Amino acid sequence: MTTDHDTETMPADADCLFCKIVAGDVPADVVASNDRVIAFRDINPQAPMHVLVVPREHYGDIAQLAAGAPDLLADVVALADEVASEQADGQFRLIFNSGPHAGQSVFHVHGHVLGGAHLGWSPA
Ligand code: IU
Repeated sequence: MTTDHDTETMPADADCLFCKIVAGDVPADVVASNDRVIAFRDINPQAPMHVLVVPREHYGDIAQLAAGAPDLLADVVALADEVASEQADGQFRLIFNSGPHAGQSVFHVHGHVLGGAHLGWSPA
């Protein structure tokens, strides 16, 4: 698929953990990937399936990704759906923490793909 951000990619951030995982410099348990998005298991799983879907390009949070490359956000959602189909029953919760008060600790946008069980509803 041709996308309008292909000619204007965001630079990797040398201090960013997920840029290092994308580059293969830090190991991760990768479950799916393509040329735009990578999916790997969260090291601290909160559900039977807990996978992070991460665009290879560095955007800080979901709002920046949506504004800068909405097609890439769609690619992230598509890989989440693919992973949930392969790793669980195709049903999933997709969470983007945005900002420290919301629980964001890694400032390279990532979706948490949760599933594999009946999920409760209590973020507090
Ligand atoms: P958050 O939404 O920014 O808080 O999510 C970051 C996630 O990254 C969090 O769930 C961590 O468990 C996860 N993680 C990881 O999978 N591998 C790592 O090396 C580190 C954090 I550091």
